[in-house]
Amino acid sequence: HEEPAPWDPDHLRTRFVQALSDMYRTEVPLYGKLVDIVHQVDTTILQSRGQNLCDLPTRFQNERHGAIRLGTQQEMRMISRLFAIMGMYPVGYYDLKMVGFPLHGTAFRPRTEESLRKNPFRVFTTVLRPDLISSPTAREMATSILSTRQLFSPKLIELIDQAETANTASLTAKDADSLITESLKIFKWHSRSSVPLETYFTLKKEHPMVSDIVCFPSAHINHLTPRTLDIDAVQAEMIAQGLPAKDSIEGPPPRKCEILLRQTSFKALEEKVIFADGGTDHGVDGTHTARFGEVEQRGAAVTRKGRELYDVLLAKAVGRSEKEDKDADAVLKEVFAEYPDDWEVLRKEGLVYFRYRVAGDRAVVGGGHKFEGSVHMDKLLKEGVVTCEPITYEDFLPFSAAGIFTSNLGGEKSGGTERKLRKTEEESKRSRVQLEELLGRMITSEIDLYDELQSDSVNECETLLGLNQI
Ligand code: OOG
Ligand code: NI
Repeated sequence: HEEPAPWDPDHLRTRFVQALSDMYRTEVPLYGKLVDIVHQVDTTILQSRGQNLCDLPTRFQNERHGAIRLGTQQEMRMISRLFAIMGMYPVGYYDLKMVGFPLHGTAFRPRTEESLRKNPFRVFTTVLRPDLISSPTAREMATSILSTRQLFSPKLIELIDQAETANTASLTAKDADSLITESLKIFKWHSRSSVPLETYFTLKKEHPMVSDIVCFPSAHINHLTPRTLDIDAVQAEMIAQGLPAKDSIEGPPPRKCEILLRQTSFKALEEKVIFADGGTDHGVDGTHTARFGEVEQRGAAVTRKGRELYDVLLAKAVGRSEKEDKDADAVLKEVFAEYPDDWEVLRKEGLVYFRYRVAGDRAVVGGGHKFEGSVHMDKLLKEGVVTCEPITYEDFLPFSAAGIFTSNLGGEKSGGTERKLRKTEEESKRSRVQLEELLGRMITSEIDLYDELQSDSVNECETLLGLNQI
């Protein structure tokens, strides 16, 4: 079969995440260890099903997400242009103000079923909001330092311009190699800070995120997350192997029917940094704590109704474990007993999105019945004419992210962050529009995408079964 064209966005994305993963392995050896644990756990699970790693669908192979934090509008614009070349577009708005961080962002990810099937790599990308920095000195410092930073090499900017204007067929394989190499530089760690230690402390006092963004010449990737089939087993293995694991898993409790996202991490490393020393070359020794390792298990995408139920139950569980002197995981499990845990019930109650397919040999032209959505689907499913499977959740959960942030940056306890969650919808809508203006593109709603995937699959079944002819 044919080699994909070097500038095929899906191919570029796959190459890029592989290169990034190799780089991060050398930068953060514990990440490599975590990836090995995931392989080991997944292999064991598959063996118990009589399968091995090669039996997993393509997208599972090296499935990752990463996260970067940017400083300015220019940086955000350029990254959105670069990611578009790799077939990744802004999906979902995440207002991290609600967890007390002066940041907001989006996830750059593939949007189509086909691209997701090839490689679902996504990057959670946030940008600093100087208006949320309370100290005028720190705000002024941050904006002035960032105004001269060059995250993107001239070569990379040239390639991006070319890819956008030229027919990519005229770009060579060698150009594609440079795009990858030059892009990696944005994500690379630099142990030399661009600022003196006092500046670092002033910014850190304002918020650790501010110093993490402002004081370095790159937008170092702060974690790269593999996906596993069994996060509980990975967590146990991390502890067994002495990795500095976080003590609980974020997200829904363990269930038969996995929904959304469960995540855990190992704590950030304290890394040596050399800070600038007023014009001399010597520098001043210091440290910075930001980069960590995370692992996740992905479940089904939930509908708006499913998400509301999730949010209500999560808030209830958090509230209860603050009051009662009981194990938080036990409370979570108890509270989530209210969330149906059977695929057929989840489907019928409209809590989870499904992908419908005509069963192997049943694509026959039927009569001219009018198709009545789920009622019809129920009947066709029962008759075995159609099958369905839950659609995978491709996005993020900001509250889990907050749990991971706080355990990594020595921030406040989740009790504090939970209270800050209550901000107005209005406020969030306004800042979403601000981010879209800054990006120069609209942010796609993740729920709309799942909705579309489901209804497209219903339409496909209708067509194949000849049910939509009038
Ligand atoms: C963002 C973290 C968000 C997740 O898994 O929820 C994220 C950050 O650390 O900048 O990656
Ligand atoms: Ni993450």
